Amino acid sequence: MPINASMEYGRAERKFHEASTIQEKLEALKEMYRTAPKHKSSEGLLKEIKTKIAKYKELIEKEKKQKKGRKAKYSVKKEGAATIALVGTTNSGKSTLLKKLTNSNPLISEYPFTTQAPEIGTMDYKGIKIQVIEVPAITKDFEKTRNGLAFMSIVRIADLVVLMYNNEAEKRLLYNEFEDERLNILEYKKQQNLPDLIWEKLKLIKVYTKQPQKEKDYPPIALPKGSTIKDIAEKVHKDFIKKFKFARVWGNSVRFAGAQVGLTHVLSDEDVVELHLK
Ligand SMILES: Nc1nc2c(ncn2[C@@H]2O[C@H](COP(=O)(O)OP(=O)(O)O)[C@@H](O)[C@H]2O)c(=O)[nH]1
Ligand SMILES: [Mg+2]
Repeated sequence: MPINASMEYGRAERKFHEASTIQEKLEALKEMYRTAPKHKSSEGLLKEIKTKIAKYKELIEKEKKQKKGRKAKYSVKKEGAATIALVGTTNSGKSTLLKKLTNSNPLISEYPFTTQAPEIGTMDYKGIKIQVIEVPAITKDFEKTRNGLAFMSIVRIADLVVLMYNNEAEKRLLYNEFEDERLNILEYKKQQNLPDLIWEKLKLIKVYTKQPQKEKDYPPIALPKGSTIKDIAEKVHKDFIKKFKFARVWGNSVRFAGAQVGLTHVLSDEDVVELHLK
């Protein structure tokens, strides 16, 4: 953010990075240009914004020309507790990792650009279903490539991007291609315990429900960190809030097992919750 830029400019710049469509990016850029400081030392910034406005206008024209069919063909519906995108350069092991993490069986070969279309699989993390999408290899000026726009919109909707590359030059190429994006990135390193790292980066908790005098139900329910009894009651059944009397909790969020709590009680990972209704 340039020196003495206004709050307005800052807001527009945030909107630009967080935008999930190229239309939204163009609108935010126009707002950045309108609200940017207009003095000698901001000439460089204004020029840069203008260049980006031209780039996104060109991409929008390209998208319009692209047969709707193709864009639709590659649009992905988010499923499960979260969506992970495996993103990287060619032959960085994305398909191999997708096969390792999920139930899918993508084509793996030493030939570059083996994966031509998004490959989708489901990862089971301790009972929680997580969608994993392999995005075809990223190349320079990716959005200008044949399906670049459609593939880029998959990267933008992902809750986490697992970044894969073979060397520093490829890593730089990837960060250059994503300079306009604000992505939740996890850089893949071979020996990592990836499923646990993914879970940590998603900032989710898994909570079990339980009926009185019975074992806890399986599978658990995924909720964002900071979720309360109200959130899980709503997730189990929308009427449970109205009928709610109290809940009992076992786990890290309470000092003693089976403690009685109310709707505002904040849950922890692995908690077990027993809802009591009127
Ligand atoms: N030695 C080694 N080879 C790998 C590894 N992961 C993938 N490969 C090989 O690298 C080539 C490209 O793998 P692939 O998963 O198709 O990469 P993608 O193009 O990024 O999807 C294939 O020949 C794989 O067998 C790995 O961890 N170690
Ligand atoms: Mg592949």
